[in-house]
Parts: sequence; C-alpha cells; structure tokens
Amino acid sequence: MHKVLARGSGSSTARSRPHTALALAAAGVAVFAATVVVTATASAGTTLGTSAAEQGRYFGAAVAANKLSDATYVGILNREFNMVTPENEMKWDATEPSQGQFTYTNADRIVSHAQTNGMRVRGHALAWHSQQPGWAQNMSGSALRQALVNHITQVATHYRGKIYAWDVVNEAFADGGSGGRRDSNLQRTGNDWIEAAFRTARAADPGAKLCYNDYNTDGQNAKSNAVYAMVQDFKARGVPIDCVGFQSHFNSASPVPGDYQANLQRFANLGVDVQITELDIEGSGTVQADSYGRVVRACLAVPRCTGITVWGIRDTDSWRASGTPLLFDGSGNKKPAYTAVLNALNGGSTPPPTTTAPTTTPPTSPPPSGSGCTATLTLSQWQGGFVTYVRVTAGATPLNGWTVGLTLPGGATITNTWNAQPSGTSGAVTFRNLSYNGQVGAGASTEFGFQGVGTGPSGSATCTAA
Ligand code: 9MR
Repeated sequence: MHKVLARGSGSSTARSRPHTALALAAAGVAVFAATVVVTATASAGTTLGTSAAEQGRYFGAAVAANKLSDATYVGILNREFNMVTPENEMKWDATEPSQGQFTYTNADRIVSHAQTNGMRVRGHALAWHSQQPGWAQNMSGSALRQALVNHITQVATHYRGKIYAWDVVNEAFADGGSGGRRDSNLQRTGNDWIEAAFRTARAADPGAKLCYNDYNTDGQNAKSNAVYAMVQDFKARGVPIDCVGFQSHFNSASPVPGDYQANLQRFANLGVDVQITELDIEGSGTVQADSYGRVVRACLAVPRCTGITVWGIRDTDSWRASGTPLLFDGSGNKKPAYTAVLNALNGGSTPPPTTTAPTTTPPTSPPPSGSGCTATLTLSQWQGGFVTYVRVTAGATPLNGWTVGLTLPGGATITNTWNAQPSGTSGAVTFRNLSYNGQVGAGASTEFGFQGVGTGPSGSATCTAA
C-alpha cells in the first residue's frame, strides 16, 4: 500500500554539488594525478552507471529474474546500471516458502548476473509485514520471532559477502500522523523486533551495510520523524544500522517534497548513509523529467547519499506500468526523464567541477614495463569530505588479482567503497579486487573508488599483483 499521504507540493531547489572547484580551491587541497582528473572531467559519463560512479555513487535498478531472458531488458540493464535489487526474489515468501525450506534459485540468478557483469546487489528485504509465506502469516509471539531470526540468519548467511546493503527491515512504521509503528504480526512479537532483526543480520553478514527502508518518509513528516528517532536511538545504543533507504515513489498527488534534500541530509547527519531505493515518478515529458532531475541533484548534494535505484527498467516493467514512471519506454527507448537524470549526474546546468591546476605533480604512471601494477589516485576534495578514484594498471603481465595500499591522513574515515574490498576505514588501508575485476590484461586498467569524511589521501599508493 502506498501513497496514502498526499504531501503539499513544493519546489525543490537545485543545489550545486559540494565538490566543486570552488570548494576545492577554498579548501586549498591538493588535487593531483592531473591527467586522470582531466580525462574524467572532460568525458562526462554516457550511461547512468558510469556517470554516477564519477560522482562516487551507484545507479541501480530493481530486476526481475524472469526478465533475464529478455534481450532488450538485459541489454539496457548491462549498459546502464551498476547495482541491482531483486524486485521480489529475496522476499520471505520467495526464499522460505515452507518453514525451514529455503529456495534461492531465482535470487541466485540475479546475484550471479550482477556478479558476472560487474554490478553490486542491494538485498531486499529480510523482514517485512508483507509478502510473508502463509505459514509465517499464521504465526505469532515467540514462535514467529524465532522464525524471523532464523530466516534472517539463513538468508543473510547464504548471501554473505555478496550483498552491498540489505534492507533488513522494510516499511515498519505507520502512515498518517501517529508517528508510531505499523501494526503487524512482527510488531506484535514485541517492539524490539526491529533491533533484533538488525543484530541478527550483522552477525550473519558483517560486511553488508544494514538499512532500514520505507516510503512516505521522503520529506519531513510524522512518519519520517518516527524513523529518525529510531535511527537516533539505535546509534545511541549501538544497535547496528548503517543506512536508511528512501523508496521515493512519486506521483502528482505525492510529488517530490520541497524538503527532500534537507530530509536526506538530516538522516545523514545521524551518521548513516542514505540511499534512494525504489525511485519511480509517474508522468511523462518534461514534468516527469524535471522531478527526476531534482531527485538526482538532491542525492548528489548530500555527501552520504551513496546511490539511487529505480524500481524497474522500462515503463512496462513497472509494477505501476500505467503510470509510465520509469526512464525507458516500453520499447526500451530513453525518455526525457532518462536525459534529465544523466544530465543531472553529469553536472546538469550547474558548472561541471572544473579541474584545479595540480599542486602536486602526479607520479606519472606509464604502464609498468615489468610485471606488477601501478595505482594512480585522483582526489576530489570538498569541505569535510572527499572521493578518491584509484586506477589500477597492469604491467607487461596480466593481473590475476591486485592489492592497493595507501595511508589516509589522520582524521579521515572511509564511509563507502565501490569495486574493491577495503581492509579498514582509517590509517593504513589496503584494497583488494573483487571477484569480477581481479583479472586485468597486460597494460590495461580497472578503476575502484572510495568516499570518506575528513581529508582524502594525497600521497602515493602501492599496487601489488596477487
Ligand atoms: O515491485 C514489487 C511488485 O512486483 C510486487 O507485486 C509488490 C508486492 O508487494 O512489491 C513490489 O515491490 C515493493 C517493494 O518490495 C517494497 N516497497 C514497495 C514496492 C512497490 O513499489
């Protein structure tokens, strides 16, 4: 059930991104590896995924396993997106249709497609009042609590190491002005069911970011205030929570709220990442396109907004197809909304981040003549935060795995890494390749990146072939 609240419309303000040349200059921070910076800036991305990656974000889509045999669908998916969310395949009714009998076939197909094609996965959803199997719907009390904990343990363990972020709990708060929890069989097991779910998920997959996900929380209102209070309480008490997902299903009765960016920012200020998790906006033409652009600019203006996922690929793939809410039409053509999103990711009407003259000569990195590899850093620094891109280039021998080492300045903390596995978040850190980008041909290169708070690394990086 959605959109029972109609919010007042409001115009969202276009904001410039924080990591502009101005911010760089004001911060007086060295930008180096000039050649790479110029390349990255001059060649604005031409797909949603690459353009988002240039901003240190991902761009994802909800994917249905039964569409992976549709060539047009897969063509767009592989070209445009670098994150996937299984639309239904990881839900409780799909993964545990009979108690204790787990079925992962369809979800595994999506995860495997993602891994093969260099995409990451948002897991959706471990605990939800809806789409429960019949046997769970009929349970209550401690038996249901135990079944939920077992479900989370089993599913999160099955996918351990393969999930970027889990929607651990979905839609647990009530609509309207009550500011309370939604009544459900899960809620009736005790108010601590949400924290029990998060603690269980952390134990099963310590490497996944753990998110709370909901709708009608996109602006400040009684419902989002209640979620905010829960996140604040979890942070204060050490309940593991890393991110909050804002579904962002919009239509004319429930448009992008005027305080969308401010609402994302206030959650980020609690010390969690924020993600736009199920974006769709009903409509067409420039009106729809403008709303999409506003959403993207809001995310880019919030340093801890780590990515955007649209809830389907073509309009005909949407669970609300009649509202034509997505970026591609039924034939797979790009809509004006697509162009608005891409332009927003590439800087839109705000000036692109002009490259500041390098104050440090980059360690020039011709492909190494011997075996081994080199790592070249590109730093984008703004007041309080940074994004670092690292290009790994193979020498004369192809790489079968690589490790990059660097030291972060004191006070710097990594909050998000993509395309590599970091060993830590501060001080001396190493980054290992993931399963899909360890193999690099002789003289070829691959890129990973990380985002953080504080001052980004301005020294050199080591690269070691596995
Ligand atoms: O897109 C999903 C659709 O195929 C299912 O029939 C529906 C059943 O509840 O769930 C849809 O996905 C929902 C998501 O899991 C949670 N937030 C609302 C989504 C629909 O917008």
